[in-house]
Amino acid sequence: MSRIIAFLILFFYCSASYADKNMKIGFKGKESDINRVIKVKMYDNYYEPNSFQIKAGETIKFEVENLGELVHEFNIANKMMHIKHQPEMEKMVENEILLADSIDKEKMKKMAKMDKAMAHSHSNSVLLEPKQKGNIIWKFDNAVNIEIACNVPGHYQVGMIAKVDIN
Ligand SMILES: [Cu+2]
Repeated sequence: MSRIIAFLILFFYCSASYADKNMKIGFKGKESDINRVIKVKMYDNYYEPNSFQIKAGETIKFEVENLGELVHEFNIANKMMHIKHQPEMEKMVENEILLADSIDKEKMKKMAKMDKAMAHSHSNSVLLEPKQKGNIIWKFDNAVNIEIACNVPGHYQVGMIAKVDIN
């Protein structure tokens, strides 16, 4: 019986990661493969630049700086993933991990022990306090429908989204 359960867990785990690979948003890039560096500034509530032209297969290093007065996220995903991610961010607000202009990292660590989603460590996103900088190295496959967006509650809704054209 326990073998069957173990098998089922493994099966669902594998199919979940398979689904992730099929998201076709690309994947975490390697430092040695960087083709281009793009500097991005985050303000309240928009990105500069707010659109990116990328060639399929390119590895980009995004150097992101938050020049706003609020916490912002730079998250490479598609619309469906952003929508799915938003309740996690709302939960971080409810738990007072994510405040308007700061992130309670101690609390984040504690909560992450109970709920992995609260760790907010995804290779496709950086969450930055005002004046903070962060990097993402991302390899864009022949990805489609990519959106770079901020899922701090309310920000996506007011249009904190950057367009990504891959060709
Ligand atoms: Cu934001």
